[in-house]
Amino acid sequence: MQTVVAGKAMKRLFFALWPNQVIRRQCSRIMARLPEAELRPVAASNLHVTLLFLGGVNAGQQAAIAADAASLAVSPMRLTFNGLSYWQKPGILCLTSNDFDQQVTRLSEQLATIVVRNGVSIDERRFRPHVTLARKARQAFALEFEPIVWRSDDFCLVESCSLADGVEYRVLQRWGAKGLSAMSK
Ligand code: 2AM
Repeated sequence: MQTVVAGKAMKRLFFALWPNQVIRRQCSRIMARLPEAELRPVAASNLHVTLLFLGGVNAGQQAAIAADAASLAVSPMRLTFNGLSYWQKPGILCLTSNDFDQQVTRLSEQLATIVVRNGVSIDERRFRPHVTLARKARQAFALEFEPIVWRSDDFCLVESCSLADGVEYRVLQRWGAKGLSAMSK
């Protein structure tokens, strides 16, 4: 999905850690225990950890940002999601972590530097790793669960596409210890 601003096609992009099937299933099992009637669950295929939200980006900026992102050294990352939090302002229920590798924060900061250098302004809020499980939440929900150990050895550039039946997040490119795996669209 593209938006046209001042004659330039813009994509809504963000950098993220993407789950493997095992992690996705673990998140889904927790989601299945939430009171669905009071919430809007996130589609399992959309689950992720946002590293940095970019918003509208034109094709030139995207190419420059991707080229810079490819130069980052990526080492394996581990985050243990051991909390279920209610964040009132965005109205979400999300998995949160107080036990994660500092290189995740570093990667988020390095990406922020790259993005700003390429003329895209970003949210200055502190990076807090989380996995949004449900939106339209109005209250906290207590749940005991086995912590999810999320391991990633790569990160992705993702497009947020608005479709008639909701939003779909599409991985455009991945970079990691194993090198670039381009999935460009
Ligand atoms: P989330 O990380 O809390 O789930 C794509 O929209 C992703 O970027 C979502 O996962 C969303 O929230 C995150 N995001 C962060 N800041 C955002 C913003 N200002 N607007 C929209 N999405 C944002």
